[in-house]
Amino acid sequence: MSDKNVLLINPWIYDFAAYDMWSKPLGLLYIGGLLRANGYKISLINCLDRYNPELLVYQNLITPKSTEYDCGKFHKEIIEKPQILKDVQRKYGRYGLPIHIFRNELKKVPKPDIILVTSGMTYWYPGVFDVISEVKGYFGDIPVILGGTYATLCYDHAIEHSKADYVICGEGEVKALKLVQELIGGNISFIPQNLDDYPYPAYDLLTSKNSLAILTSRGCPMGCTYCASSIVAGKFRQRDPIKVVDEIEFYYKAFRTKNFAFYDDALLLKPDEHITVILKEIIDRKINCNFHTPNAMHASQINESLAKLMFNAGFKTIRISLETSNITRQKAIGNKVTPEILREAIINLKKVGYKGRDIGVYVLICLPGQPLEEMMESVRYVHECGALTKLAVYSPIPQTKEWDKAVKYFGFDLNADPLLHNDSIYPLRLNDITIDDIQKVKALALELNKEI
Ligand code: B12
Repeated sequence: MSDKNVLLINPWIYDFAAYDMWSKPLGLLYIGGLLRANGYKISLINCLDRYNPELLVYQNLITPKSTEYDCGKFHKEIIEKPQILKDVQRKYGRYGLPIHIFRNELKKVPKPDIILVTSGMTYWYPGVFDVISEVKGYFGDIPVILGGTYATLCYDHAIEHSKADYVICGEGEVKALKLVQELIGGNISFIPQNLDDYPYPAYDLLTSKNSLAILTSRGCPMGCTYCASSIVAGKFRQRDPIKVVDEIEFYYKAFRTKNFAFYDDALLLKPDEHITVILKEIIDRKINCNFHTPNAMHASQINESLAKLMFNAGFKTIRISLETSNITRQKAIGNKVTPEILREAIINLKKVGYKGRDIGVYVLICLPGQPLEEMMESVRYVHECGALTKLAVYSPIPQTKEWDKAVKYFGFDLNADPLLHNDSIYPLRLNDITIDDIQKVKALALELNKEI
């Protein structure tokens, strides 16, 4: 055991809206798990912890207000909107722990030898910068390593502006371990060779384990033009399905975890050797939990027998991607689904017992050049299939195939600041489509969803 302390930090979200839908700092905790397996002592400050005891006292609550599946609102404090987002007529806020509680957390953790900070959405970087500035102010000259989605997709920006001492791109477990060892010493005794080798994420550090995230694979082979999965998560690889269920069972028994959210980009691919095995094993081992798929699944794999297994295994929140009902655009952006395939998947899900309200279909709006009527039509199509529409507003992500097209279409310097990746901006910047038009799409979805 090394006597070196590593502090892991999951920063605040700075945005117009944010909701805790099984949001866990999974990547950071994977890194924590590997560092611990190599003898380092780890601690965590999770700015997005709704269960933080001091936060609950501050909010006058005994437990956070949560849905039956452990989702809920983050604490929000209104802060000044960055100048570049001034035309968005919504209140901007810091989501998560109030700053005084964060500072108290800094006092409570063992003095770190090194600090590892993760980052989520690219446009949440101000929360990351504030964390870095806080820890530098409090601990002084301790090295800070930054990684995560923002660090990977906006590497140059992070190097130039974050004030982190080191910025790491992409999958971080082994890179972080080697850098930590180089900077503060310690012995590397174990380097994982593949996904099945990774120690479990250090979930014991979370205050609440009522819900946890599970990753059965990394990456995605689909290459959709708007998505950065392959850049952030690398080549598509699946874990041994039995080991996935061992992990779920471990949390179920050790922490009594009741809700699991799959974070996979492509949970259903190669179903016979992967998800089918996972589902059968969950059923055989009588793991009585709720499973959720907030990141959406591929409709093409949902036949009746898979739907039945999902139902019997306890899959509760079903999310599927359609993106658009326009076949030409579907082919151009991902070619992973057609309206007919979606309809079939919904029929199969309903045959085995799911209700329309259990099934949410993601519809992507505000794509460059997408006509208003196409957005409306997609919403109507999902309704006709008997499921809920879940609207997702497109926002350009650097390094994706859609990026250059978006830069041309939106006509402003998207490279100027990652804050411009925030999806709240795009309904305001479409050619020939007004914000009122987009409100009509949202209103239509709301109205039709009520009928499901
Ligand atoms: C799961 C997921 C979600 C979950 C929530 C995740 C969470 N933690 O809260 C849900 C489904 C709710 C979600 C929602 C959204 N998401 Co999302 N999501 C993902 C997904 C699929 C996986 C993220 C993940 O946890 N991966 C697993 C862990 C192991 O990986 P990781 O966090 O990246 O960590 C690794 C490395 O980054 C690195 N690392 C991480 N931290 C650190 C720290 C240090 C010090 C080091 C060295 C390394 C390091 O090492 C880790 C281990 O290898 C990614 C795509 C992807 N494949 O990455 C998109 C992704 C992050 N999401 C994206 C988007 C667009 C969204 C939405 C806006 C979609 C929408 N239109 O509604 C919403 C917004 C969410 C919100 N406002 O709260 C984009 C990011 C866009 C951007 N501009 O940044 C991504 C990249 C997908 C895409 N479309 O390209 N998402």
